[in-house]
Amino acid sequence: MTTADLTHVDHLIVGAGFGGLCAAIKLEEDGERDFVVIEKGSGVGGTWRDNTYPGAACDVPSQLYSYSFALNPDWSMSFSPQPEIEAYIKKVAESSGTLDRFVFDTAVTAATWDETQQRWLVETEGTNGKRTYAATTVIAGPGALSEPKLPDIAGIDTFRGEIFHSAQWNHDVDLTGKRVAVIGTGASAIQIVPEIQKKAARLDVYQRTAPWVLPRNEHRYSKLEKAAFRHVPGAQRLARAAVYWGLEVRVLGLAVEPRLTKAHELMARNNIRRGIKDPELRRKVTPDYTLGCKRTLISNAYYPALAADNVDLITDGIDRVSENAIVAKDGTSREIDVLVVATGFYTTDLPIAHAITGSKGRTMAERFAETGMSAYKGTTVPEFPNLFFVVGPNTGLGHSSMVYMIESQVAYIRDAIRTMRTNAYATVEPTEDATSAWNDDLQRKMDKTVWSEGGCASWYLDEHGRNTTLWPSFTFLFRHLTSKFDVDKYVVTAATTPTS
Ligand code: N01
Repeated sequence: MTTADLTHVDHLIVGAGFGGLCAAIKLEEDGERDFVVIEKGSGVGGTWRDNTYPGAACDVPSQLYSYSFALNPDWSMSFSPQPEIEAYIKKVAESSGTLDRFVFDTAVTAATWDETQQRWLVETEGTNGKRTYAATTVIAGPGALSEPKLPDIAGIDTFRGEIFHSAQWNHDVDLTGKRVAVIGTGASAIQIVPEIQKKAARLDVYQRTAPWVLPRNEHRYSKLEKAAFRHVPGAQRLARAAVYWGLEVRVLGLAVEPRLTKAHELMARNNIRRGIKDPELRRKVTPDYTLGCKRTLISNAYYPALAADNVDLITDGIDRVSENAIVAKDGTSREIDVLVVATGFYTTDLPIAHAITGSKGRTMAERFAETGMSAYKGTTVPEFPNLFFVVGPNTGLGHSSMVYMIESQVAYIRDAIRTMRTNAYATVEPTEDATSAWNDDLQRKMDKTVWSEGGCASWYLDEHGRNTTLWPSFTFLFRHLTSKFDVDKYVVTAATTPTS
């Protein structure tokens, strides 16, 4: 490839969800305007663009589910429905003045570090064909929950009815009067089930592990509350702070002393008793592990839906799927018209890691196969200079808003780019020592948490049982640790000519 075939940019951002958009807005604010955002979907919003299943809503309170620099006084509910969140992200993107640099319907197919020129060569493919970018830095915000995972169940590809994943909902299929099955009882399924129950002739819910479900303390904001958010100085920030600290306290139970989650378990058991009268069904939905070990869910509608006459909860395990039915391990075959697969996402084997090749000529996935999925401060990885993750390894949360983590990481990346400019560094790459010290400390902290000791399997853990997805502490601590780019933990190289 000749230089003329390359499109040169200072920064290439992967993904236009909350993470990528935040990076774009903040780069713009810093005068770093030579960037491009590559997005595989046809608009901004990431997970909030993709997950349009009936009942999709946020289980983090609305007040915390916005950027701190773009508060939204117009949320209708204390927990926002998906269309409102998607509309919010679109509005922020439109008013940011950055959308002219977003390239939609285009996927990053490969990113390779060019050692001689000290830049990333990023190959993309989309509706406008193929293009290769040469970028000084790559900011990767592909999303931790963006690649739907289908279950490995015998015969599933022989099913002749309608089948789709919760994150790829087929709105052309009318479920009214149909026989429907849902596989999975995670955060997506428990929002979907009450909606399908209202329409379907029969609904079979296949549960492998019962989730803990707390009541959803939801209310619609009154005109007065909205007016206060809009007009009273500081009112919305105060509401936000109250929500933030209310959630942050939960870290004491999740990461410090799992026994503290007992109070929540009591609330969850009451939720079961309120929603379900049948003792056998109550028994089936009662989890056998410590609350918090898997993501704690919230719903007032899930248990009453399971208790409805047209719903069956099947816990015997799935043997196979046939052309028109699901056959349980006990041999019972149940015919269905529609199969909804709510089985989650690839989380510990990030698809993008297979497409990125670093300075040693191996992919990030190959490195992770050796080291485990890990990064320095969840953001940078040895062998991969000038590459920054937004929502990288061990930055996920089981208790609060990812937008807070995203803003923390973006602040760190901005400071890294400023540092590179000021000192005319061509490359920054975290040292192996700093990276392993960071991760050893993380894993030590993990040992004491409910995710390690709670007695469950979950998508938080990799195949070796190592938690590579969650941040094991208070979010304000992460913010503190990412508040300044700590160049002393990096190997830097000087640019031959100043980069600014
Ligand atoms: O996916 P999940 P999700 N046979 O992985 C089951 C976020 N989110 O899409 O528990 C049978 O949680 C699996 O069973 P088990 C949130 O962070 C947020 O629901 O592994 N069953 C489980 O029940 C969440 O954690 C919101 O035994 C199989 C289910 O499928 C994350 O997204 C809303 C199976 C998968 O649950 C993922 O949630 C929705 C098999 N082969 C989602 N394989 C908000 O409100 C898997 N399962 C912000």
